[in-house]
Amino acid sequence: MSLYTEKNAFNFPSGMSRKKAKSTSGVFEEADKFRRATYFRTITVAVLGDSGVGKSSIIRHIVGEAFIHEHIPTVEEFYVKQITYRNKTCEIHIIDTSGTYEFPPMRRIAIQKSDAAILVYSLDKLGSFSKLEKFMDEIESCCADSNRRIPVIIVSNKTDLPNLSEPTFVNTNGERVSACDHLEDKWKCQWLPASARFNLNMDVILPKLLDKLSPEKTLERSPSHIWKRRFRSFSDKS
Ligand SMILES: Nc1nc2c(ncn2[C@@H]2O[C@H](COP(=O)(O)OP(=O)(O)OP(=O)(O)O)[C@@H](O)[C@H]2O)c(=O)[nH]1
Ligand SMILES: [Mg+2]
Repeated sequence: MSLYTEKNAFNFPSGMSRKKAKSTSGVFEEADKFRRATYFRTITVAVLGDSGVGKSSIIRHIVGEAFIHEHIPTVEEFYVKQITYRNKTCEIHIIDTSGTYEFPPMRRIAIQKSDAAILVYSLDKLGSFSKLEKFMDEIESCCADSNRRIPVIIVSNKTDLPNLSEPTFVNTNGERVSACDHLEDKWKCQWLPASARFNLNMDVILPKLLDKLSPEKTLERSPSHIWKRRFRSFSDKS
């Protein structure tokens, strides 16, 4: 299947169709290839996490669909979202995996196909936090097969729910640290608090992943304490 869409078609000289231009000269094909590399990226992202943590809700929000209050367990879904990132059009293919049904081979294939992953846990379900380790091991082992590493963002969902507390950990210096510091130290990956229900950080997940995937230097990186502060002020309101 070609991922080239008419929306992203380049401007050929007037009166010349893309097909005709291609057949007229190989030069146009070369220009086409070059421009595609410059202006158009296709990235596949797997979304993993325990049952009911809100993976599908987050994805639905990202692709512009409405929030659903009931839990409809996913088998596997596939979404496409186009975003503009640093003047490039990116087509993001999102694989929504199942947390409810145990399909390890399907999950492994999803990870192997992916350039990046989003790991979701939910603040109202401590068990979903413990399961992050399992998903991280799976990502690492799938990527080791193909000798690569993929960026991962951990999303802590349902921050809108009242009376929730993040687990705390003791670090190697014997200090008590928050879950986000623990995760950032342990796996060196970014952590984001989120609410699919009230649109907290939904719009920043994909750009953050693209920052990690981008070979250019990241222009601006928010220190993690800013996220933590935003998270606290959000919880204070609820
Ligand atoms: N309060 C609150 N509820 C949420 C949020 N995100 C999702 N939910 C609810 O959590 C339940 C499960 O959401 P899903 O998105 O279906 O969860 P999932 O991770 O895709 O679950 P599986 O497909 O079974 O693995 C639904 O009832 C959602 O309405 C959130 O940010 N806040
Ligand atoms: Mg789902």
